[in-house]
Amino acid sequence: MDDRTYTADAEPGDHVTVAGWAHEIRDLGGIAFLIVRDKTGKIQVKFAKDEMDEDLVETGTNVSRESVVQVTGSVEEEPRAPTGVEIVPESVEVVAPADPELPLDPSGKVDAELPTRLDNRTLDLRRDEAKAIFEIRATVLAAVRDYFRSQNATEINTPKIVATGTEGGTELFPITYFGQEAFMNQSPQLFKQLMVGSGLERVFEIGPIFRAEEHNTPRHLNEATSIDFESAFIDHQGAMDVCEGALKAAYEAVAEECADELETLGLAEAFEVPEEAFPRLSYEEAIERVNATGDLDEQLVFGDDLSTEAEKALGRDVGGHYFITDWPSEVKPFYIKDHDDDPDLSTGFDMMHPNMELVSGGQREHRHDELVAGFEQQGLDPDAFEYYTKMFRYGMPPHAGFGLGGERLVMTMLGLDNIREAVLFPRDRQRLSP
Ligand code: AMO
Repeated sequence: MDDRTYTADAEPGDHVTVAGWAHEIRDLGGIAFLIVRDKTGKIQVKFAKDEMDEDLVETGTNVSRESVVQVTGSVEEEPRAPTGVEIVPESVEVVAPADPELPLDPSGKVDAELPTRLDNRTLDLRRDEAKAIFEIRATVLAAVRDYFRSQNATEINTPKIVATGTEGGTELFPITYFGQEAFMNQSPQLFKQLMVGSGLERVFEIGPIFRAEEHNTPRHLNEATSIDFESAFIDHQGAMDVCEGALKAAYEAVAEECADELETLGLAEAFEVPEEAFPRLSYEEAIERVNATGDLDEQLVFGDDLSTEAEKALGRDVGGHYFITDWPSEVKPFYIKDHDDDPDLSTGFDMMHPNMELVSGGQREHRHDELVAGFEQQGLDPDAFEYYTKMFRYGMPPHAGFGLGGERLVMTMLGLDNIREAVLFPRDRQRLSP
């Protein structure tokens, strides 16, 4: 099969072997068509019953849908064929037959519910729409990787089995590690910070994070993909610049490289690369603006977190991506640095899509004693984090960074109504397999 031709590359006059799935069989009496589908598209194979070998016609027209087939023949121009060409076959081989009863219909003619699709992701991703999401996801990840590399950041991989949590608010998944309690990592936060103090200085990681969120929502996963960046010698403003650059780079790459996929998803016209600078609203301005919309039953006061409704009201008001900066110190984690001139205000920021939060970040507390004091204020035991705090005694530069949710980025970019659409095999309260 090494010398097979992709269906999209078959040109009139070629002699080809194509391999793929039996997408559809159309029997019109004297003539029958087998549509073969592969990664690149579909091609029609024509069987003229009276003119061809009986066994050949029999194999090609009785094959069950979604069987794997290999067809050898000559490619001819045929304006009536869906792609303008068709194969006149010399041989047809059923490489792997499919059961006639399929758990879902990859031609998409019969809709399936999301749980059925997730249970049968292999078949689901034979559908153009589902496949398009994951081609775009791959383009997004490649684009942010290229962008970080263009910014002189080094890709790192940090452990996912850890001794301590870092993100208050969500629970940890405990595991047993050779008889000792351990956890699945919630974020590479502490490791990426440790690396800005190393000779690498500027790092990024794209990897899984594990959150034992109890609630089941269309935008939470228990295992998500975090796009993390951290750099020495920048402040929160510098981190926001990189964050904005990474997001725009992802949109640009999708606009440039995924025209077919956007078309498949019905987004060819609507897809817009954000061009303008993202507004940077302070938390205080943000709550004032939410309150001024009049969309909330209760007015927000300083110190409140933004509810989903508040985020949505503000998103409608701003109308595009934006940052919320200068959060109250008390709502941000211990590793976020406070403003030097106002300890009640932090350098923490969020980057928002009009519909939801995509990013958290900030400048970090790099001074050892202040860092340890922050642990104590949050009721955390600094001794458990000694492996981390210790390195702040040996020359830890000022630094800043952020974490961007990979699935939320794809979800908001494509207007998906459920984050699970952007994950091959989502992990949630109900779903541990496949
Ligand atoms: P935070 O906890 O806000 O920050 O996570 C960063 C981003 O990751 C995504 N995300 C999730 N996506 C889907 N399901 C979840 N359960 C989930 N949890 C998080 C969101 C979120 O904005 N260490 C900090 C980042 C930093 O400061 O560098 C952190 O983890 O898009």
